[in-house]
Amino acid sequence: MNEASPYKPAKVWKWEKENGGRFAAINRPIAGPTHEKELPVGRHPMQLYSLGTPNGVKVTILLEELLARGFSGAEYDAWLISIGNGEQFGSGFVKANPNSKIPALMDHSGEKPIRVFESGAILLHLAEKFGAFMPIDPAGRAECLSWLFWQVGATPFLGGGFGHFYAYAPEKFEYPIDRYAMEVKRQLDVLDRHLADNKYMCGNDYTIADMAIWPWYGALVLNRVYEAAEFLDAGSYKNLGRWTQEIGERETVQRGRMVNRTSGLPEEQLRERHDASDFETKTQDKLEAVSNKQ
Ligand SMILES: N[C@@H](CCC(=O)N[C@@H](CS)C(=O)NCC(=O)O)C(=O)O
Repeated sequence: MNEASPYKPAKVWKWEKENGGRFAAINRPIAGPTHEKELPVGRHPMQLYSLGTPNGVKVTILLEELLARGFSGAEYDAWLISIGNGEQFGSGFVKANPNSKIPALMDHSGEKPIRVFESGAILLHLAEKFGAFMPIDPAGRAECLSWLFWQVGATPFLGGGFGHFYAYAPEKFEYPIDRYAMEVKRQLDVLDRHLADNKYMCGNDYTIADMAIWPWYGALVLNRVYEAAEFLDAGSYKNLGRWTQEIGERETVQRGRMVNRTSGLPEEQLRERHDASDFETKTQDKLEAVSNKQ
C-alpha cells in the first residue's frame, strides 16, 4: 500500500455512497432487475435491445452487412435501451441479459425465441447462423475466433481502465492513467504489427473479428472515444490507420454506426431502427443539413 495515500480500505467493502464520476448514478454492486418492464417486440426475426456505443455498434454493423449480402433473415428491430436511465435493469431486459448490459439479442427466427447476450457471442451466433463473415476452414476459424476473443478480453482495459480514468473519473489520477495508457498503447501496437501483414484481422477476408475490433480501436484512432487520439499518439499506428479508414468507408458500417445512437449530429442518429427505409429519412435529413449550412 502507498504510505502517502490517505485512503485505507475497510475490512469489508460496503455500498455506502456513489463513487463519483460519470455513470456513478447507475453503478450498483448487485445484479437483478430494479423495476418491472417488459421488452417491446417488433415484426422482424431479430430483436436487438441496444445503444449506439462501440459494443452496440459491433452488432448493428454485422446485421447491416448480412442484409447487404442478401440474408433477409437478418432483418431486425433495434430498440433503444437508455443505460443512463437504468433501462438495462428492467425485468424484461434482465431476462434477455442477466448481466444488464447492452447489447442483447432475442432471435425469434425459430420455434422458441433464443436469447443471446455479450456482443462477441451475438456476433458468433449470427455469423454461424448465416454462414457468413467467418472462415470455415479450421485454421481460418481459429484465427478469427482468436481475434474475436482477443477483443472481448482486451477492450475492458481500454474502456473500463483507460477510458474510465482518462475521461470519466471525478479526478485525474496519474497511476491508473499511466498504467492503462501503457496497456492500450501495447494493444494498438499488437494490432498495428498484425495489420502490417494482413489486409483484415484474419487475412484477406473481412470478418466478425474486424467488426468487433473496429468500433473500439478504429474509433480511438478516429478520435471518437475519450478524445484520446492525441494523448495516445494514435495516428502513429499507420497500418491500423489504413485499416480503420478502409472499414469506415463501408456504407454498411456507416449505417450500423447510426443505429441506436443518441449523441452527435441529429442527422446521424437513428435512435430506433425498424425498417431499412428508416435510413432514407436520415439521408434526407443529412442533405437538408448540408444545404442549410451552404
Ligand atoms: N462484455 C460486454 C460489455 C457490454 C457493456 O459494457 N455495455 C455497456 C455499454 S457499452 C453497458 O450496457 N453498460 C451499462 C451498465 O454498466 O450498467 C459485451 O461485449 O457485450
